[in-house]
Amino acid sequence: MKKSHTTLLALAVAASLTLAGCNRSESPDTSASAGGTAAPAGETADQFIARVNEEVRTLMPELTASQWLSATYINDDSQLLAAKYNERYLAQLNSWIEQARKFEGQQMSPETARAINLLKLGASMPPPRNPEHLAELTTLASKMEGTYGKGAYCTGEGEARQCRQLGQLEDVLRSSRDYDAQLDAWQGWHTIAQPMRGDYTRFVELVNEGARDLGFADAGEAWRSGYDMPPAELAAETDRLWNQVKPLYEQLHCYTRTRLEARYPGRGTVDGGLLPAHLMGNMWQQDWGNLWDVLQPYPNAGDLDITGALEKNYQAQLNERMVKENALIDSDRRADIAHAAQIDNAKRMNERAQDFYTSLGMPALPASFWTNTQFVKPRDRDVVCHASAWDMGIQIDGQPDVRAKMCTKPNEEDFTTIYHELGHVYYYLAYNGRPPLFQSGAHDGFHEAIGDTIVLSMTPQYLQSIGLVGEQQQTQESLVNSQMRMALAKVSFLPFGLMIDRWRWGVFDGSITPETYNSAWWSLKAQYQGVAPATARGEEFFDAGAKYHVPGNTPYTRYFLSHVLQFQFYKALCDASGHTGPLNECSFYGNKAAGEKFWAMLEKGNSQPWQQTLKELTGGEQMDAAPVLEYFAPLQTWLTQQNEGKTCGWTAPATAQSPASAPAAQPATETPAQG
Ligand code: X8Z
Ligand code: ZN
Repeated sequence: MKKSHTTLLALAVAASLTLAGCNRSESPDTSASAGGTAAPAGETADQFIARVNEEVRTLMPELTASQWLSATYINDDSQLLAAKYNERYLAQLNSWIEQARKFEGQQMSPETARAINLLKLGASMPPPRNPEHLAELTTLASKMEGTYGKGAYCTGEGEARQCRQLGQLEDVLRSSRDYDAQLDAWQGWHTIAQPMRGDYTRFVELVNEGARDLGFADAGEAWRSGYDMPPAELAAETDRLWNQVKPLYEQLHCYTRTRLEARYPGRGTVDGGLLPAHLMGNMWQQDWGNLWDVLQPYPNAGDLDITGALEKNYQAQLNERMVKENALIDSDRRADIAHAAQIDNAKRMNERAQDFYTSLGMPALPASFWTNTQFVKPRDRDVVCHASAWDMGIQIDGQPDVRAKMCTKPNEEDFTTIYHELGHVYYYLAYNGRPPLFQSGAHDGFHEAIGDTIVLSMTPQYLQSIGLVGEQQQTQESLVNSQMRMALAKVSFLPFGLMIDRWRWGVFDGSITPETYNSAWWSLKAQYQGVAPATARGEEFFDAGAKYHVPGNTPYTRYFLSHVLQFQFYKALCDASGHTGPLNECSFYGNKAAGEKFWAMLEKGNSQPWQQTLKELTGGEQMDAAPVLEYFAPLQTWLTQQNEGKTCGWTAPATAQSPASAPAAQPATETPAQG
């Protein structure tokens, strides 16, 4: 399948090609509705897979086009079409899975065996066999995505009525340090999820039905089955990786708490030593980079204010345009100019990111990327602003129609998100020559890790070379600053990357019921991240639904795995580039040897087990957080010194336990600081 990142993202909503299935009885109804070809008599397994690949090629463009439309032009019509095309595709998928059963135990090439398996494994939205239920499921999926995209927090009455969407509420968390303004923005955004609670409850019933139809215990098990290892082992694997990095996170948490207490005396923590959710500079507390002003270790040791620099660039461009157009124009015209300047600026940020990839010897993006991408939030309609990258499954002028969808603003987070999205896009380009069934990441964590590997190479020296920061010092203090900058994006993310699916696995397996959706959510947030809401969040709320990937049904373990893998990839590419010093000083910008090695991995797609792909790049077959620890060793030492004498750790309330996540689900305990 054209595994657009959409399949990994928006189309994760839709259909995942790596689908699941076994133990199913006949269901002739499914193939009929999709209009797929019936299996010709005497077809061999190899011929079957060749046919499925062709049918995927045929079906993907209409599916991706309908999903793109509904994500970039939210209304009832686009939602209806997205749901229908999704339904057709999933019905066809059910039919392929059914047809594949007759080849069980037969002779076939290893590629065909793998492709048949991929058909059966890892559905993000396992389709129920019952046609009414399938239609209901895809309708709900489109509706929830639309509700999230349209979400707005409105206050005031009459003339004073004001509605703010996610982007504006995030601006408050990024820039305001007013306790109450942040609390209002945070609470306001979370109101948008309340109406989705009922839909999500039903959605869970339907995907579980689909998963059981395919022979899984529940949808969570279906999700855990896409990793070339028994699904039962995945939870333990993620626990193992988490335990490697947990001490580092605990040190960062401890330091952050001290600083927040100083910044908001008496209100910088919540009972038990937890960090207040609304004060972390991010709606979900998954990236603390916006707290740079509060957490910067050495304010006089060199400037790393990337958001400030990007905003300044944008303002300069805007002023230039305004002057050119004459300042005495009316406010409508000024708004037009500002919008054009935003698009221009976002394009420049994308060109900068593209330059990194081409410096490695990768091709320039296809011309259609620049015309088809949504760079900024349109002014005339609702869109799903959550960033994504798409492979539309067609060619334009002989090149794949790949694009991104963002509502870019000039800030550091969006700048690095562009590099992230281009990672998906370059993966699409690299594996484009493979059969559609192999056009996806070695596993989904690989897909998420490509752009982020590049982000690790955005060292202060690189940022200086592109004019975003000034002259950099070579001191211990500037090293700690630059390590902190990276840690606020990467280390803070790790427990968040884990807890979302701990929650969903529990929801899917029934250990978390609709009556405990919210309390379980906050128990897991407390346990893993050590964060808590400042005010009571009872079951009248549905706080999980305020995070895109829940209503968007995008599995999240991929991001946790990516945050481990990207350091492994980075280390391997640094080695390939001939880097010899400390890992954190490496940038492989401009290095063709690293680029070749990277491309060789991308080009493989999902054509072999990920362990093999990992081995070809890194020499090892295991995911391993040792490079994370190696990278952050200087910071960990520094944090431990800073935290000396402090009581670190936090006390979390008891957690709703998911059987799928056995060892990690112990309540966090008070951990005295080391040293
Ligand atoms: O969703 C994304 C990307 C698209 S795959 C923007 N990310 C996760 C998130 O925003 O929650 C990237 C990091 C984690
Ligand atoms: Zn991504």
